[in-house]
Amino acid sequence: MKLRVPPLRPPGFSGRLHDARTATAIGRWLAVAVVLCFVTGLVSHCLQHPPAWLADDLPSRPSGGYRLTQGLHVASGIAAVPLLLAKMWTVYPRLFEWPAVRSVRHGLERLSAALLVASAVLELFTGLLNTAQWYPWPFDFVQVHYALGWTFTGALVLHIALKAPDIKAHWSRGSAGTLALPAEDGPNRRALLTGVFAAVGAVTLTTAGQSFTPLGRFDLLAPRHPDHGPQGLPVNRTAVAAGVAAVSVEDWRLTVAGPRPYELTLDGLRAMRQYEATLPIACVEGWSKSADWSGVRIRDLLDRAGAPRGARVRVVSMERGGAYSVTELAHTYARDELTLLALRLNGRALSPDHGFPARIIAPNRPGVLQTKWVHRLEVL
Ligand SMILES: Nc1nc2c(c(=O)[nH]1)N[C@H]1C(S)=C(S)[C@@H](COP(=O)(O)O)O[C@H]1N2
Ligand SMILES: [Mo]
Repeated sequence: MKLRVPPLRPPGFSGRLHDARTATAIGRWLAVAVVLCFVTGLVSHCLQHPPAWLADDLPSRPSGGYRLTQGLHVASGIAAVPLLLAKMWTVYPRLFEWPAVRSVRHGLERLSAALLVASAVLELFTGLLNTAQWYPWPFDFVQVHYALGWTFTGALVLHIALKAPDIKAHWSRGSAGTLALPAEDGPNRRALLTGVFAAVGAVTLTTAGQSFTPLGRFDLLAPRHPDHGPQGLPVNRTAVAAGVAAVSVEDWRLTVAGPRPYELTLDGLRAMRQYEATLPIACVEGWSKSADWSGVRIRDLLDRAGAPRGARVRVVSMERGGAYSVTELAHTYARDELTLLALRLNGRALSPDHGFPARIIAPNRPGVLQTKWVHRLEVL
């Protein structure tokens, strides 16, 4: 008996929703979103994990820079989700093409499309789950998300190069390739695009408020609301979770290790000249909120220890273990007049969850580096 494998048959695709013009119209908006997401992602990565050659030159200004770029990173990533779904739906009949591979070029084109789709789906999926701090996978989020960003961007460049003739032919409404279809299919495409834009608008409006405070009251779908938390500021890791809930003020000391090492009690710190700074906490997960901090300038503490001007500083938390318990301040941050060892937040002493007795707050920095429960500074 002879077994015949029939070719996969596409359902009856007709009309304009699956044609090249629709794919181009959605694809270019998707491109805008992912390019913005990629560029702001690079900024985020450089500020959080700078390569050695850049680490000492990271700018500490503009003070709200990271808040803006990370807000855009998460917002453009979220906006890309409905765009990607619509784009994939528009082109999915191509999956059923027969013969599956017509030529070497065609085969490579399909392979690159597979890489593009796979990396795009994984990238947006891991990013979205990270906004909710949910990591149901065995790998390191940051490394994989970063590597996938490059993989996806490479596949996208290849895709645009291969499709350049199609994109050009279908760029504008009256393009040659789109005229052959019956006119009654016209409203179809407009309805689809309207629906896609409505979806983009809806997910943006209901999540952007987590960092863009004027939209705060529409912040229905974001995992965080910027106002919810002690002292009007969200908390990622509580003092209990970090194992530093019971700090005895009498026993607590700030140790500054350097050429002229010294120790200070909390009263000793309070007796030093206090400065104020209005700076945001901008979490990599996408929420951010500005607050009024006051405390001692890091550079005053460093001068007192005889630190050289270009020195980096290691910041050590009382928290044991945990990815953020030891961080470093490049000299650009350490010397900035806004960088504080903060003792007060919005007019009151830091609450335990915000890092009592002392935390770092510095301009243009990811939240993960704004170390809480600080008890030691080391001049490097
Ligand atoms: N020691 C320590 N500091 C920390 C963290 C932590 O887990 N441990 N979390 C960081 C993260 S991810 C962010 S976004 C900010 C959150 O600040 P908040 O909880 O005070 O609002 O603190 C940072 N400082
Ligand atoms: Mo964070």
